[in-house]
Amino acid sequence: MTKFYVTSPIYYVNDVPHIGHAYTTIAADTLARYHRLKGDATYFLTGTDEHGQNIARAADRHGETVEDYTDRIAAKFKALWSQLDISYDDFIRTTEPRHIEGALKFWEKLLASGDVYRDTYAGWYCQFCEAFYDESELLPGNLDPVHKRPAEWVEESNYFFRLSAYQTRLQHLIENTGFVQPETRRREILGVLRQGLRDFSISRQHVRWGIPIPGSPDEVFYVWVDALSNYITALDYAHDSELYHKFWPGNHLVGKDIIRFHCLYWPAMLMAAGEPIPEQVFAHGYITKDGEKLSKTTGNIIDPVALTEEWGADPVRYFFMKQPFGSDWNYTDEAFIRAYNADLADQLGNLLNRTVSMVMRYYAGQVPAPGLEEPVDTVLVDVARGLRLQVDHAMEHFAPHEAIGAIWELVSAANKYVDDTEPWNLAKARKEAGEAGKQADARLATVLYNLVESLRLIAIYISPLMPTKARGLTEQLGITLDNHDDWEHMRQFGGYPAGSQIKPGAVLFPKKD
Ligand code: ME8
Repeated sequence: MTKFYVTSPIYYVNDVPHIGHAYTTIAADTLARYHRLKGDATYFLTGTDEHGQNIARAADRHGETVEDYTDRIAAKFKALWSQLDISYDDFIRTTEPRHIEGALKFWEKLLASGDVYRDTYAGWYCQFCEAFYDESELLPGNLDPVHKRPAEWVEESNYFFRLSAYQTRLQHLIENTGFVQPETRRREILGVLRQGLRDFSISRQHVRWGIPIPGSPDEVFYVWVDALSNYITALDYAHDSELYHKFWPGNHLVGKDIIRFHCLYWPAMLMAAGEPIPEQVFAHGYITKDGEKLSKTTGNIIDPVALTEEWGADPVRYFFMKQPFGSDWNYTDEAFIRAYNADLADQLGNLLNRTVSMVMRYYAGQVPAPGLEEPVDTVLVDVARGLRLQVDHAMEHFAPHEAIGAIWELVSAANKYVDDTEPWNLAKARKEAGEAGKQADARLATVLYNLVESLRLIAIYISPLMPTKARGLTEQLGITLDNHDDWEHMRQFGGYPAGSQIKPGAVLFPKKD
């Protein structure tokens, strides 16, 4: 059996979840649901990154203990994931004992590698990024490039990881394999490699809120070493568990902002620890709104909670997954409403309505077995049959938007098939006496069967994207998608059991102004 392990980043709890977090998590969920559907042993991990100065400071600002504060914000992430129908298998928090235990084991392995040493670190430190910067990376006035706040000159004794020793191996990995996706990000990382890797410090003395380093009470883990290890600690790495051996290595889905950590630091540390490196790191692009960067200070935000309350989880999931994954893209309310009305209400919703009402009217709701075939059927059936390869390819390549494109080709082909075959005329003609009437009846049966069958396939393929709407669709078709032990069999054209009774239900996507 194939296995699929997918992770989202673990998100900082220094603020409530925002749309960027929702975006990555929806994508990971869509992939996880697709792999479960096809029968892969699937594990989907998300969680929260709870250590570091920023988080301690945020708790202070709210007048809460850091424990209460992190509990409260982690609960907000969980609430949003339930609102968005996120089917994670595990949610890890870096403050949990199981994580700390695993991170300490990882730390011991790093120490044992011989690639950790003690040195003095001096550099420009941004407390908001929890990162050191080279002088050349700072903006005029020694401002950090991300938050544009003054960086501090910090000197302290730290543990260092000899990243430079992994230059050749990383270069080989990234040049010769599909480890970093998509291609734009691979090139970006190669650019970083070309400048030569430098060792980095993996402990902090001036940070209090973190995992204490054994034998060095005034020092904690560098937050990124702590955070990255979540991908294995959640699999009970601490106890060398079956879960770890079954699912590691996995696939990391991240935003383009954190690729250096995932594509360089993390694999190098894993190599040092003697553990397998990830299968792939896929970096998606950044969302802007109305052409501007998302920012709480300017108020240019998309609130995931409000958006989901207004539209429901599935349309939100659909719209975000429709955007070119891997590229930057711009959100506008207009585009959202347009996609909802055009793709969901007009195209898919309407196809279901037309089909269900015709089966009701012409066959009292009992889907007929196909009768007479004509060349026009082949056009539809070919599109439906072609979908399987297209969707598989898209999903294997982390391209949910391409899967959507292919699925909607079938939706439009089916709508066009209704217009081309004019079932209402066949219904009239079948009342005629003799051969002509019989032929029209056999044609009508084929047309309606093919429409129902197309909808069944559409329901299968949209179920990772819009799980609730897919269920609504299959309920109306009078079937379930639950007994899908044989993925290839279930999606063969012709799988709809003729003679089944459809059950007209509520409009799937009510049109909105
Ligand atoms: O970086 N568009 O957490 P974080 C799209 N804790 N995605 C966006 C986005 C935008 N405008 N803004 C943020 C951290 N994201 C670390 C990760 S992992 C071991 C530790 C998404 O809360 C995107 O997935 O800052 C990005 O990688 C993530 O939010 C950063 O979340």
